[in-house]
Amino acid sequence: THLHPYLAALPKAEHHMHLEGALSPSLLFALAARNSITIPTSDAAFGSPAALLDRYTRFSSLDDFLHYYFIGMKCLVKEQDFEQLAWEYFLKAKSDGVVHAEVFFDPQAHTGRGITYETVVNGFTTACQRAEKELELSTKLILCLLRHLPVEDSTKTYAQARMDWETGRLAGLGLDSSEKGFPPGAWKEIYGTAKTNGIRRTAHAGEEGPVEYIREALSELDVERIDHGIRLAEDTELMREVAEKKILVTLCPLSNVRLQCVKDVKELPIRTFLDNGVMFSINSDDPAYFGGYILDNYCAVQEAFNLTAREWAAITKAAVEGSWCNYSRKQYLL
Ligand code: ES4
Ligand code: ZN
Repeated sequence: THLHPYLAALPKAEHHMHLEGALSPSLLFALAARNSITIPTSDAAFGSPAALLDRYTRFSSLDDFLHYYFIGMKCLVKEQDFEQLAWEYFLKAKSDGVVHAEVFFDPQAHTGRGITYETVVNGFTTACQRAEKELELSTKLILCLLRHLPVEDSTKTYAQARMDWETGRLAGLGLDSSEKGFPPGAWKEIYGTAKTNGIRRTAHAGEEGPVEYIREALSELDVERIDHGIRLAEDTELMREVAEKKILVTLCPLSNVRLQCVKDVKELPIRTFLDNGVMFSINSDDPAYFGGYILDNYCAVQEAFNLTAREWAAITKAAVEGSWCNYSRKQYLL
């Protein structure tokens, strides 16, 4: 599109990106070799990086994707692996015009297979600090809890991170993984503790699951953001509430298409959100799995909606406003 150079140059804030979702098939194979991890030979998709990339174009659902996502991250073993994964993402983000990145990670996916919590967070934190220094990129780490596991597992994970909540090494709390059949209200107590401790809160809701889960995340978890939230437009009253409270909805267009939540980017409620004053941002989710990084997502939205430069400027401004970056950094970016 003719706006491509403009979109590329726009200073972007990213709020919905899973670091483990930046694991490309080529890095996956390289780490598997380095760590002597056996890749499942029973699934032809793991025959080569190219075959795996091809399989990623045919996800049938969120759970079909998660199956590959959880196998892939078994190649992440050493602190250095986590650091490398995050650093390669930050380099790509920088080249896409990202100035501030808030990134998710799933500690339970690692501690559940014998990797220590500290290994994961130390590796990711080193990459964050390097990005701040060498790329002038501000970063925040958001710990996500896995909703397909028992809530008690989340409670233990929250407690494990106690020091990091106190020191600010972690900026916020999120909730992700399989959505259908896992209403967010079950995490109420943990989110209540997080609020008391002054921790920022978000949750995936209304991606594959119903709009009721968005309502529940707001009423029971008191979240300050909604991740995905594409079903929000189905409930006009709730949508007005989200607009009025300036709750940021973090959209991931290419993810929604790849996971068959929508057939086409054109089906996303972007025009409705603009018309109703819903604050939203455009993000990459799991870029190595869904066929694109943040700029690819911006371009896909532009192809589908043909927005004006003025509208794009408003979207990126809302993204910075809705970010959790420090007050002075936010003033500088606005
Ligand atoms: C995710 Cl796309 C998506 N949805 C829910 N949980 C996730 N974890 C990583 N990517
Ligand atoms: Zn996500």
